[in-house]
Amino acid sequence: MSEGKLLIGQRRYSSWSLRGWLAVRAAGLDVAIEVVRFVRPGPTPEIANRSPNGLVPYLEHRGARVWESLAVCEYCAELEPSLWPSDRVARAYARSIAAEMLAGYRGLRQNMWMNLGRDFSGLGRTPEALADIARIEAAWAGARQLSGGPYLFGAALTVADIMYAPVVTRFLTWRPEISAASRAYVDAVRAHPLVAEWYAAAAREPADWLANQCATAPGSP
Ligand SMILES: N[C@@H](CCC(=O)N[C@@H](CS)C(=O)NCC(=O)O)C(=O)O
Repeated sequence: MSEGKLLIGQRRYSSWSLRGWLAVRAAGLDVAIEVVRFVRPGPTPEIANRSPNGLVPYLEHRGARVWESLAVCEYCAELEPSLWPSDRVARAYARSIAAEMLAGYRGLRQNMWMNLGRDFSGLGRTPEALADIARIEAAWAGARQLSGGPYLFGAALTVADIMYAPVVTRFLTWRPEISAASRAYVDAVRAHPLVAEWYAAAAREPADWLANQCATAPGSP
């Protein structure tokens, strides 16, 4: 018997859901995963009715109700403290770049939305998106310099990696020019068993679910 549930949107399109799901799985929570198909034009009534902020991810676990992806990550890190770096200085960096991800990078998000099923190589390279990509590469490089990689803070995923995982998928879909070091990080995250599991499940979503892009992405494929 599971200890709760995690409500997510379509795996192919829902970047915020990927974050919540990765945190829950990395922490080993025993919850049922419930996937809601996006209705377009949004908002999706089922999500609006079931989640306190009308958005996914939304977690219910042993009496706790948690929404907003970073709050879900924080909740999971309480149960699995290795989801933040143990070193205080590294943890400060990790928290800062995780918060930066939640609060910003609008240029990237609006021009290179998440779509695991398409190849948009060479598109979306607006000045705003490229400026965000430069900042993200610098944030990643700083972390991996401190830790030695392969993930941002060493040998295991932390909340910082989880927050940036959808950026990794965007880089794979849109193929902006990035450094060899960033490419190595992208490849490491893509090869992580949980990320591979998410991609495989996305590929199995029903064909008639295609193109119900997350409402927070402006374009559809
Ligand atoms: N700040 C929120 C953003 C969540 C969000 O925008 N979720 C989108 C899916 S990617 C959503 O639920 N949209 C409702 C809809 O498309 O019907 C978080 O971090 O969880």
